[in-house]
Amino acid sequence: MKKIITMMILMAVGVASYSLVLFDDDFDQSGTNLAGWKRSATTKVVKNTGSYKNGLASMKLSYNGSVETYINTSMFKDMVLTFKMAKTSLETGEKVVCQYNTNGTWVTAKTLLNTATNGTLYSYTVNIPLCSILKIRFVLNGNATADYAYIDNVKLVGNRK
Ligand SMILES: [Ca+2]
Ligand SMILES: [Ca+2]
Repeated sequence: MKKIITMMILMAVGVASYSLVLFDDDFDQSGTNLAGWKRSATTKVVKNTGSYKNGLASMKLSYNGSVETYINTSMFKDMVLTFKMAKTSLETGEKVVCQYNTNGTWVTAKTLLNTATNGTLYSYTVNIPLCSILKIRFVLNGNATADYAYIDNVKLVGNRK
């Protein structure tokens, strides 16, 4: 009996930890064009090799910049989105948000407020509901060109349905 229970636990753990990478961008690849991301303005969303990154680079938003991508998720379930966000120079009321859209409506998943530590890359995890197309966007609600947000390690994993 003990053996059977142990086997069942091992099987359960095996199934739970089995996941496929549907999307993974650490922004470290060569080039400067942020392939796969639709930017609100090329001047407001750039690849950043300066401060506030993991590895070689991150994505940097300024002022009221926003950036969006989409992923075909029709074959997957148990989806989990992870990413990192940092900010500098934001004042009261200014923030960085991550939103997702599975059915035509944008949902705010995570918010990084101006009161957080400047330049710290905070890690976030979001469970994503079943959908056919997942849209993800990052929005900086700043009011000046010297307001900045930094995004890195955007990754979506899931299990095949
Ligand atoms: Ca990176
Ligand atoms: Ca500001």
